[in-house]
Amino acid sequence: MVREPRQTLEALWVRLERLRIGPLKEGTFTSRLHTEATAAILGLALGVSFGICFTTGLISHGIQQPPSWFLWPSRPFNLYRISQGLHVATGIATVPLLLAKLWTVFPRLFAWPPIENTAHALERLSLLPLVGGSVFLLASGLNNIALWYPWRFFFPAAHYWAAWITIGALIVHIGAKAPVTARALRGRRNQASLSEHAGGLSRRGFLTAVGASVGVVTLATVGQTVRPLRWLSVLGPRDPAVGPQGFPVNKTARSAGVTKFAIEPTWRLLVEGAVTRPLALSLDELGSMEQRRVNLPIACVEGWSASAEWTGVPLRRLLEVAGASPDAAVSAESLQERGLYRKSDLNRLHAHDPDTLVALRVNGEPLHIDHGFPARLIGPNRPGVMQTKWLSRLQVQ
Ligand SMILES: Nc1nc2c(c(=O)[nH]1)N[C@H]1C(S)=C(S)[C@@H](COP(=O)(O)O)O[C@H]1N2
Ligand SMILES: [Mo]
Repeated sequence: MVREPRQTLEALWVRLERLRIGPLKEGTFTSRLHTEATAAILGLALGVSFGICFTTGLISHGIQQPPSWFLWPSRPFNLYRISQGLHVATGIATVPLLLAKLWTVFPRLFAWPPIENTAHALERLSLLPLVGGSVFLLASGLNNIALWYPWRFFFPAAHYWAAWITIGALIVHIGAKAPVTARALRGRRNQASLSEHAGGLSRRGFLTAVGASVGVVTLATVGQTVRPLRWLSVLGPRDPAVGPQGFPVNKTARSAGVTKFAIEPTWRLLVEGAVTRPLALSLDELGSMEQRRVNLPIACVEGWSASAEWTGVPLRRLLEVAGASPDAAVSAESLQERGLYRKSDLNRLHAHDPDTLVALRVNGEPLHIDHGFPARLIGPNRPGVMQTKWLSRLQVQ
């Protein structure tokens, strides 16, 4: 006997219905907070925090690995500090937002039927890179600022590519959800105010709690770059006022393996490459040149920053003496023999900024060996990682 196609479908449907066990059952999730409106509001907040975090992340990456069209200026001197402070602060603020959002929408994971049509299937599939990418970015970022590297991959590259994947999935997600979001936000105004319901947490109460968590984690960490809030910084991995000469050390002379070479009296700073008069200057010779004093921050990619008063010889003066071209770029090399941060590049704007120094002193004293004795690079609007310590050679291009 041949069954009608409709009967077959119905039989299939009945069988499928039998699979609805556990969280797949109707009415498993009773909270009134698992709504489109709550998800939409949290989604908007996440869109903003992710947007800022992504943009500032791209800036930081671009400065460190500049494509040929990208020329990061040396002014305003504080721009990188603000941009990277925002990057880390929005990243941290995103953690409670993301947790709240995932909690709000996770019943949707068990939606029935699991797949309605191709668009729905694609939309659900895009959640994989979106959720996976977001969790990876926040977790690896937090580990990085806590200086805890339990992984084997190279953090900047992994973080960078995960950001692109996540932002791609986010754009797909926002596009797919736009009608729902618009409806939810419009409907919200017409609904009887949910906050007046008796019993349970109201949406307003829930969102207020999420907002308060964002406020708390921000205030508890942002003191690592906003000095007046330092005393509040109970969760900040770095205290910007603790370290030799009053500010933190990122890498010590010992761990860089330079303790011996840095104090050799035979140390010379070489200025070589595209110059007419190569130089090899001793510490005394550098010290007897005209000194300049500048107040500049170390603004670490990890989100902490600390200002100090630096004294030394302007790099552009050295370039002039060596006979370099007025728009020459420079590569600054350290005594440190190995490691990614033993070298940094200065584009022509940074190399010739009057405040970019080969610094010999900080806060009125000769540099502590952990801050780069005998000489370090310090310049306006540069990531901390490009303020090379224990200079040995300036290679002019
Ligand atoms: N040669 C060398 N210079 C370096 C580093 C390094 O690892 N090697 N670390 C950089 C980083 S990441 C930062 S944030 C600053 C910190 O400077 P400080 O240790 O004097 O605070 O130094 C930079 N200069
Ligand atoms: Mo750094």
